[in-house]
Amino acid sequence: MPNATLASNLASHLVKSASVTRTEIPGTTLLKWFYDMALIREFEVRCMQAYQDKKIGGFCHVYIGQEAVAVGCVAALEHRDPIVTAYRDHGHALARGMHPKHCMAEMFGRIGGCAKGKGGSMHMFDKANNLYGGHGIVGAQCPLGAGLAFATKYEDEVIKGGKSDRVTMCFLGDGALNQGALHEAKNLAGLLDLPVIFVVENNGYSMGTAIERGTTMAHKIITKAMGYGMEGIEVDGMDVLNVYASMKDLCDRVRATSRPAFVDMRTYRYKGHSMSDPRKYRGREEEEQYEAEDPIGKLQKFIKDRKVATAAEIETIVDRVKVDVRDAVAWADASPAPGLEELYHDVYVEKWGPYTGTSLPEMLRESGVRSQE
Ligand SMILES: Cc1ncc(C[n+]2csc(CCOP(=O)(O)OP(=O)(O)O)c2C)c(N)n1
Ligand SMILES: [Mg+2]
Repeated sequence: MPNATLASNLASHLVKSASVTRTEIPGTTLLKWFYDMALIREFEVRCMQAYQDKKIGGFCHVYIGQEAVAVGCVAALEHRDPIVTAYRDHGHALARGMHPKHCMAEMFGRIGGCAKGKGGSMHMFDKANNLYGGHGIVGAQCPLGAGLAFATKYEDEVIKGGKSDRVTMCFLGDGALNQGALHEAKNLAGLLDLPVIFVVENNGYSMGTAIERGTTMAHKIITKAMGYGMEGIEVDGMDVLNVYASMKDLCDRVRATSRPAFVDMRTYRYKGHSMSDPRKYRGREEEEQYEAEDPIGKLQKFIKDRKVATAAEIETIVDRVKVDVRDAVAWADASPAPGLEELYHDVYVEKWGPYTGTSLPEMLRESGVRSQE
């Protein structure tokens, strides 16, 4: 069934930024974004293969098609700004700077993963990079997003006595629009002036349900911001330059005003909901329409047209991505599984501390796994 809400949106929801124009973004930044997006894509293609080979267990939800959202949004933030997201989280982790080795080892359930292999695909955590998960319950990250914004503000203003200027970004899927947790979080954020941006990665489907079949005002979900007194914007999420420009302005406003905001980020997932989804609820024609809008291809064309890099230089970046992901798979393969005693670590508040399990501590050190202070 064609998804009318999606089909009508790509060209019409482009927010023009007053302060950053496409041509002002430096070439080095464009190349970094290209590397990051290509890395996420290649990483997940290899994850799909590894899943078929049964190296990855449990659920696995790939982000393929949505890469411009994580990369553009993270670029619009500062590193000290916390982010939190749902279970489709590999892209956010890599965009935030998690090493692909740690991300892949987590996928494989190995000790070298960011959560020592105990979280898996849906629970990417990286405190050093201010990434607070990775959450599997639909909408559960929304109160956490409000809580993170409350915590930064409390720390900066009450404990340190200064002015708070950190922004929290809370990503959610369109399926979370109907969860009570989101509405409670939005109410508190509006009431307490919390600097949090709720970014709805609106890919048009929650599992096999098209947004207009399960959500009121599906054609205009920013109406769901107004009731909580917050600004809402619509963004074409298939174009990283546009995501960055729109989100940079919004982040600046939230940083200055400490008022929450809401984003209808129009995007599309090219693959199924998870690895076991045959995608019978939508047609190939619709998928092809979005594949023609591929955010990586679009950025590549922009880079070439602006003569930021030649075709050969772009090929070199693609080759580097392949090597980096191959290394990540090899490293995850070589990383041991956590020992049984790991069941009793990291359950309650406890320091990361020196590794006490069965696997090789030197492997963790060499790979640069960070210890938590
Ligand atoms: C509270 C809750 N209800 C149901 C589920 C089962 N479930 C997992 S993913 C999902 C769909 C969510 O879709 P969306 O929020 O649009 O995210 P997307 O998969 O598109 O990224 C559902 C219903 C769940 N994990 N949590
Ligand atoms: Mg969705």
